[in-house]
Amino acid sequence: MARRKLNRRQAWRAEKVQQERRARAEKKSAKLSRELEGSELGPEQPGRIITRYGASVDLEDSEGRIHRCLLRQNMPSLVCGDRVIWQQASTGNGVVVAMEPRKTLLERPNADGHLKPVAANIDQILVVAAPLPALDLGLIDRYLVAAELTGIPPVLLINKTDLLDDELLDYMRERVAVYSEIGYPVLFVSACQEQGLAALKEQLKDRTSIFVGQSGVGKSSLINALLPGQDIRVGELSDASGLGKHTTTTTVLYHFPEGGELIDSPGVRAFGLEHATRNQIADGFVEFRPYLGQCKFNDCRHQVEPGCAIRAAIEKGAIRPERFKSYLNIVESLD
Ligand SMILES: Nc1nc2c(ncn2[C@@H]2O[C@H](COP(=O)(O)OP(=O)(O)O)[C@@H](O)[C@H]2O)c(=O)[nH]1
Ligand SMILES: [Mg+2]
Ligand SMILES: [Zn+2]
Repeated sequence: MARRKLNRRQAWRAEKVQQERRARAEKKSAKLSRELEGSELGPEQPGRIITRYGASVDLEDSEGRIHRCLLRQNMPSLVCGDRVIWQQASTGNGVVVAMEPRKTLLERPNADGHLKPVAANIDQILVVAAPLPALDLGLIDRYLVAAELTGIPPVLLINKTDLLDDELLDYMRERVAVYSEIGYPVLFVSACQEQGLAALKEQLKDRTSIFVGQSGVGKSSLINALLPGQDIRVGELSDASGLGKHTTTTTVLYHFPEGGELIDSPGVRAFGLEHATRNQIADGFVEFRPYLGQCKFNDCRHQVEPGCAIRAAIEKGAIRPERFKSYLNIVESLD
């Protein structure tokens, strides 16, 4: 989940690409600004940001038409998914005049470690896993905790069920049963064989979702199966360097034909736990919550301390030992 450090040459190239991109975006914004100057603006109306280019944005009106817009001065920086109020000029382009309060906000650390907003108003995070690459429950726990920290409810999606016979599928169901027990929806699908897609579409309907998960689990394939004709790249290998030719830094909002929206962004897919504290991690394990604050010592690390409510809960079977082990692994990886 951590971004690999770039060597000097790669860092230089990445910076150069960014500079060129910024320069192009600024030139476009300046052109838009001249175009809008002195133009009469129509009434205020709602819109949703679908993507952003430097100082300008593309937004969608209530009829699904797309408009390139500038931001009125003193507006906060907008991100994909933001709901806004805007006014249209005679050319069809326009000006964003206000932002609706955000229900949720996803952020990620940029190169110098500051948190930067990437997407807003996401309703659910689909954590994708698969039998290949081998199912890694520790990694699923990391994604679930990261999702809990954003306040956006996660859903677990097991892809590539076509690789499993009935017996292996039962075994897989057993291994992930813990997640339904603690309250998460768990769906089984195959992007290739189009199995389980009806239930998935139902889960996506009327909500804004993102897909996260380890490289190779089939996120792009799932998105392609759900968004015919959009050509999301499959099998890309560029995540490690962040410099591959298919890598895009743009975050975009898509509509599923059956309803609901997808926000797709490589940045959002890799959100991590680097900024979390020990207490936040514990709180990210939903089944720990009733016991947090119940330990004898209020700085309890739930390891050797007497009167530990978490360990008592494990003893009585209310917390699964594997999940506690995951918690310890994550906390250790922080320092
Ligand atoms: N057998 C099988 N393979 C799949 C399935 N979904 C994706 N794949 C394959 O898994 C590999 C990685 O898929 P991709 O969508 O690029 O994964 P991403 O890295 O999570 O976006 C590709 O070779 C896909 O063809 C599936 O449902 N079943
Ligand atoms: Mg992909
Ligand atoms: Zn304790």
